Amino acid sequence: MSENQTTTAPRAEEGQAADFDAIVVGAGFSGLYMLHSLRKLGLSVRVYEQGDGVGGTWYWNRYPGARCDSESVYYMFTDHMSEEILGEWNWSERYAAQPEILRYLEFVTDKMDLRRDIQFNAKVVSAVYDPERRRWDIRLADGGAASARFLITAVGCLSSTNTPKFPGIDTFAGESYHTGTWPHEGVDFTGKRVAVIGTGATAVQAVPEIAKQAAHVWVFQRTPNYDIPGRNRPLDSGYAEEVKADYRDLWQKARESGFGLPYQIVERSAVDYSPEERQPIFEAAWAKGGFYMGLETFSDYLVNRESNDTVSEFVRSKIREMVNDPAVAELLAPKDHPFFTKRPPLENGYYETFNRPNVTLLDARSTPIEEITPHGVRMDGHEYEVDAIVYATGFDAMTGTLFGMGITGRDGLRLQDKWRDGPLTYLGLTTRGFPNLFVITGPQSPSVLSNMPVAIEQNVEWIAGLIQYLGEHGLDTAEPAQEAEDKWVEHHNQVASATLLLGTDSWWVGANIPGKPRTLYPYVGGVGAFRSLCQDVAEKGYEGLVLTKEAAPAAAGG
Ligand code: NA7
Repeated sequence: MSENQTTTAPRAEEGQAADFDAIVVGAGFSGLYMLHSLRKLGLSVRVYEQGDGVGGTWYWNRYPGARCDSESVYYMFTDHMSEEILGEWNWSERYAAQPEILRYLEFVTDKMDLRRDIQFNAKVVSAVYDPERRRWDIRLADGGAASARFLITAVGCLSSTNTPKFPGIDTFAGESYHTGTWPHEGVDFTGKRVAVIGTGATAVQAVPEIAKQAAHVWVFQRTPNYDIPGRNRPLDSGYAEEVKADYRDLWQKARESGFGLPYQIVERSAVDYSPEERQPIFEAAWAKGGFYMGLETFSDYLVNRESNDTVSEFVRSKIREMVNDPAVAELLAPKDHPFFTKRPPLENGYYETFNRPNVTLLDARSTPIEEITPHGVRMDGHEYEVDAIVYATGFDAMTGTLFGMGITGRDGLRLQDKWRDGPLTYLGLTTRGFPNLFVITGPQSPSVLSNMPVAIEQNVEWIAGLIQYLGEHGLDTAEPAQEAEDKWVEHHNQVASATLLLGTDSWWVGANIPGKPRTLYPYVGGVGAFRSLCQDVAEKGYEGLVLTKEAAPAAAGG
């Protein structure tokens, strides 16, 4: 069936569960592309989306200053989705802000006529595999039900918010917000006293904007980050045209790169250069703004502490230059972890914000927050009275949402039980005991260590390719062999152990959630290397996966 002929034709009687070939959970970048790709194969597809609109991350994260840290020209669907959209869409800024990215995703949705297969306000609360029927049975929060042969999660990596359980948190009489579930109508902080808890990439974007309105902002910092200047600016059409003229090459380069960006990686170590030789290299990247600082200066920061020390010190020296009060600058200068072992936020005016008289930085490391009171935040014996508290405290990343969906495989095995000591996957895309469950940007795939659209495109196309292969070979199910899964987990851990990443407390290793297994969640072997591995698996007839055919044809579904 061609793309345009495809319609979702669920076989549902009144009061019965609808049957689909595939159910996709989530309507962000990955869910939209997965829907499009499965439609092209002629499958009946239903997307369930918890929100009342498309956009995923860009639907939920509407806090002031929210924008993408990847350059917008590389943060979009490629010609693999639609040549036409690529030609028509133009970004207005170097890093697009949330409203523009949401508009883009809505534009794509309408242009590709995706909405008709998406059910909004549909939260999946259980997904149980029935081995007899070889189908996934889905239940929604509103009692709705459906079944499908393939279950594909497109739930994003940062979609379960984390609010620390501060004593007294429910007693606060003012307004409380988590940045990841920001009110759609926005929040006016004019004249208000505001506490912002957290100094990750989100707070780094939000604080400068909140400070422009608020009477006073107290920023509660537990760990300072190595914030790199984003140097956001309006995009002139010339630049966009230049990128478009070259997009096939650029995106191919991004696909084959380590982090999903088409930058010029130079294989060299900072330790082989003198301080005088390093300085102009650092300065040039700093002036350029963005991840060039990590990617185009020296290439061994993640594996060589000595090399890392040089860039870490450079960033600290820049912070000291930007912040007027030396004591505040010292507090903002990270010393407890190496550069890039936590996600370095891009800043656009964050450090300068601490030069404002209405902004105060507080050290929540040496004196942790004691409690939330009806009037504010108590720390170090002092009560900071505020009208609003903004929790920029991050997410239960990579697994939080998956575990909240009630995913249960063969023999009643729940995903959170199988992954009790850490994720066990084959290629991050599949896991044994859960036939025909595919996870987009799951743990042990490059996911958040890549510019996301590049990782998503590869995951989606590989899953679609596998589903196509099953169809062409009269096969029903795919599930990793134990040995293949064990080998992938071993490889993943080996690659992770060769880096400095496991030594730093970050959400990449689950350290932000009490009790979460400490392991590197994203795959750090590089998006390009991962692509080659996956391609190789596919070329060998999906080596490592057990592909089976329904024994009793009469019971064949989908
Ligand atoms: P992050 O990066 O997880 O940041 C959360 C922040 O909240 C971070 O500074 C935390 O400090 C802080 N936090 C968390 N719990 C506490 C408590 N109990 N007390 C004080 N401070 C706390 O989330 P973001 O939303 O900023 O960014 C997530 C990703 O989105 C980002 O990495 C990009 O990939 C895009 P900590 O560092 O844990 O000491």
